[in-house]
Amino acid sequence: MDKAEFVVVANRLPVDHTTDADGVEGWRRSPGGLVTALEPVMQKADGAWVGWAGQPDVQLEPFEFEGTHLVPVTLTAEDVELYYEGFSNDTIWPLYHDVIAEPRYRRVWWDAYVRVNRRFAEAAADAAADGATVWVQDYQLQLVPRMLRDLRPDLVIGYFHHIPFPAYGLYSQLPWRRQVLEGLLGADVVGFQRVADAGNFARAVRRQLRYDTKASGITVPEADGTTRRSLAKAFPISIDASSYIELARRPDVQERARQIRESLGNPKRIFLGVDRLDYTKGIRHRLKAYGELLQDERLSVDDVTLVQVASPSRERVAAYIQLRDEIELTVGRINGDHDTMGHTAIRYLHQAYPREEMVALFLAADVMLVTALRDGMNLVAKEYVASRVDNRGVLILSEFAGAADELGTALRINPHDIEGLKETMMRAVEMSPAEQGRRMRAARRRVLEHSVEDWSREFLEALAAFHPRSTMTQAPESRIDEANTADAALHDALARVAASDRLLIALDFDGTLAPLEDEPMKARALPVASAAVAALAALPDTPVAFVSGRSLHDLREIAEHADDAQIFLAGSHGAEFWVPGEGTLDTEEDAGSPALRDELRNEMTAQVGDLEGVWVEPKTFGFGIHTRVASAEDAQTARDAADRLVAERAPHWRRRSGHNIVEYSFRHEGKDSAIAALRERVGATAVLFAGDDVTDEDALGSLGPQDLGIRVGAGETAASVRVGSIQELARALGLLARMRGGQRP
Ligand code: GDG
Repeated sequence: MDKAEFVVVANRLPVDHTTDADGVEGWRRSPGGLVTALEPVMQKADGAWVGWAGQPDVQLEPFEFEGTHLVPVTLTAEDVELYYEGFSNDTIWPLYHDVIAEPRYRRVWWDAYVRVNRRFAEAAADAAADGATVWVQDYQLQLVPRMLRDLRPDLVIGYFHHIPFPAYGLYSQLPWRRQVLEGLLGADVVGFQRVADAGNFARAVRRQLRYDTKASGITVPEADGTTRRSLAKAFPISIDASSYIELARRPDVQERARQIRESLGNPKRIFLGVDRLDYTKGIRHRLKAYGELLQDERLSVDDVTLVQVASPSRERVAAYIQLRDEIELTVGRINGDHDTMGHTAIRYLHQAYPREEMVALFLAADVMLVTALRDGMNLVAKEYVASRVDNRGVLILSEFAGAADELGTALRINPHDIEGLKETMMRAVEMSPAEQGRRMRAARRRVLEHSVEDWSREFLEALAAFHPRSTMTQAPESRIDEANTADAALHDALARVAASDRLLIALDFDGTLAPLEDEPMKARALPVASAAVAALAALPDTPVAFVSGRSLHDLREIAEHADDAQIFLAGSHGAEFWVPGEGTLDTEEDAGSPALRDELRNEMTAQVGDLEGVWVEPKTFGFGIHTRVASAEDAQTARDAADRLVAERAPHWRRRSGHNIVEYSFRHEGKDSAIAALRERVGATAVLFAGDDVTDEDALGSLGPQDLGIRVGAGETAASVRVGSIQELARALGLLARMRGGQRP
């Protein structure tokens, strides 16, 4: 085949080898989520997948399978032992999971790891077209990004790390800690599951390699004396939610769930655990808690059963052999102590099941136990939630699993705290259907709104910001198309400000970088937008500021970059500032006003706080009335009441209205004054400002001919350029970063 525009490199190919009853050999697509996630991109981009076919010492030629070009990499039995079972699964895996098991550092394993990584890099270099995008997956291949860049500097390279990245104190144990960091930094974008993992990685890079890091950007020196930028950021992975929903709605799967309950003697409550048999999953901790609840007679086998599916995993690695022995001993003991002729305490299954059976189990289970001691994400938690189309069931979720960052309504536990875990298990058993419904609905919303396709799209969009020619992930209508007049104007305007000596990038936050949310504190910048912001912030002479109507306090909390020293923040429409290196600037408070503010705020809450969907937001210099989720009638009532109160008691306050919010403030600054103050402070020779709302027009109207104003979305505007959406703005900012960084045209 021709060289591919898009190449995935993973330890395993997305297929398993099969032999049917007549001895005929073939391939079957493996069921993993990664395969599903990447399928649409593979099809669209005519992609290739480089990986091991799963059998040692077998040499295979590249072949086509269901529309994907597969490029097998050969591993000898010795490679499997040293590179895969050894360095990957007995050094990196335990080290990166906070040394739950002791990592073993063996030089022959490392040598094999380097050798095999090089083989993968060479195969990928060979499969990729000129300027192609290559996406490397996971901890077995941490050296591939650097090796690949050395072989093929023309490629755009991404890497995603599926497991945790440990704190520096642990990471620094690794005898090859430098080489691994350098290996990963060969990628343009290094993706992690959690914000904390990306933070640990950036810290390791600073401490070990002494490279500069700024927001999510890392400056990487190259051998020829030049520097490049890499991005290290969280892109939490997800599942193919719709396929779980589809299965859960199938009558035969629901019938199977009933059968499962029946075959367990129709207990009042079923607990379920589904894990690869791995020491990171906390299976022993959950067995201990459950055994003690039976021992203490708080639970009885007449009423409850625990089903534990422990699918076979890494069966030749010593730590796994020992773990299996321990777990099976514990299960035997608990069952021996508590089983009756009719009921069993634990139904233990050391087997792998088809997906249908898994979903039937999810539907049968009242309480799902995810007690991982450390887990990158834990997809099982998300699969359980997606499968509960009936909005029932309780998820108990370890705070040490990445999924805990997203599934806020699960019952969170610390698996090391056995007493706490027992209490939570009792709480789950007793939880009312109404509470189950509330919690499950919120968790489902998150999983359904962010499925694995969104994950891969967001990652590839961030990667595309490094690739001026890439159109892979963009819908045709949203590409910046220079032939189109409006886009040509945007392109020219960006090129003009890109050439400024010192360019201040000032951006509104809500509606401009982050989608508007019903609950304002949940707003977060789109990953593609924060990637573009990080790319700009990493450039010299390009100070970046967020200019928002939010209080500085709230802005710092929601704006991901705000903790980083480099982004200026202007809160309350420019009445308060936070400056990198200096912190919060003192604001003079107008003598009588704070007292009046508190009084009016309390009065307003008393008057309208009970109206459904109306929310009175305390602001530094006044208050806001949010009506986004209120009925039109209640919204009007609330606004009228606030107008009356302010007119009577504080006629000198400034009133501003925005998208479903009215704000009242005793400070009169607008975003125009914020821009003026920032412009002076940073010594900007030009300003780019982008915003979406009425209050942003103050700033847009104050810009001069050397500046550039961009309006996001519809509405009357003083801006010279308009973009249709947050995504489009993010792309424009990404393009600006490349123009200004002097990257490939
Ligand atoms: C790594 C990271 C991260 C398990 N037994 C059976 C079966 N499974 C499926 C589950 C789930 C998958 O395997 C396991 O995924 P997890 O996320 O739970 O855990 P790891 O295998 O450790 O995965 C992890 C993940 O990568 C993705 O980035 O979330 O943190 O450690 O999909 O359902 N599936 C079937 N039968 C089984 O018996 N069909």
